Amino acid sequence: MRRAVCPGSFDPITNGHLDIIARASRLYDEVYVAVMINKAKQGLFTVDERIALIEQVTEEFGNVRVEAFHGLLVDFCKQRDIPAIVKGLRAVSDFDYELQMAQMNNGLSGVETLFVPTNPTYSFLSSSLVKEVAQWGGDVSHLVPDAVLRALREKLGRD
Ligand code: COD
Repeated sequence: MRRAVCPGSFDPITNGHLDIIARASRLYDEVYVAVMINKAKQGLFTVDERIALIEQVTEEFGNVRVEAFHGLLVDFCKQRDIPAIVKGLRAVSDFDYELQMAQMNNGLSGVETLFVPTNPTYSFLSSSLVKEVAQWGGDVSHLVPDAVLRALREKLGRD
């Protein structure tokens, strides 16, 4: 069975994330979405809320599993026998840091990283920008799945 992981913070999942997960799910038999826990970073959504949203919006793909993990991504991969990490690349500015992580992960355990170029519609899109725009009442309905839009409105007290 060919397995891969799409890791991230997903606070919250955006259409950019979803596009990469959808494409990975067509390339691999089983795709894990790893919600990596960073205790130093206070999120808007709890890890359980992020997982519930990702499960909801990836259900239709049929081969996506969502899990939280605290630790090194290479350990997540080792424990589940996952040989490949799939990452989206938005712009050249992403590349430096992504290359460093890919090389570090490969050096630590031999896991490969595959980069998927983002759909140009989402090349400017990040969870942080979505939260900032939503917080001030801006329209993010074209940037996140409907379930996330509803959750954002609830969380931020807007309707
Ligand atoms: N279009 C396409 N892809 C996108 C978009 C978009 N608009 N937005 C995000 N992505 C993809 C990118 O591949 C990105 O890397 C991934 O989604 C996750 O994005 P975020 O913002 O949710 O998550 P990050 O950037 O905070 O995630 C960083 C990780 C959690 C993956 C990283 O810190 C990590 O692996 N941490 C675990 C600890 C570890 O192993 N550290 C050593 C690393 S060498």
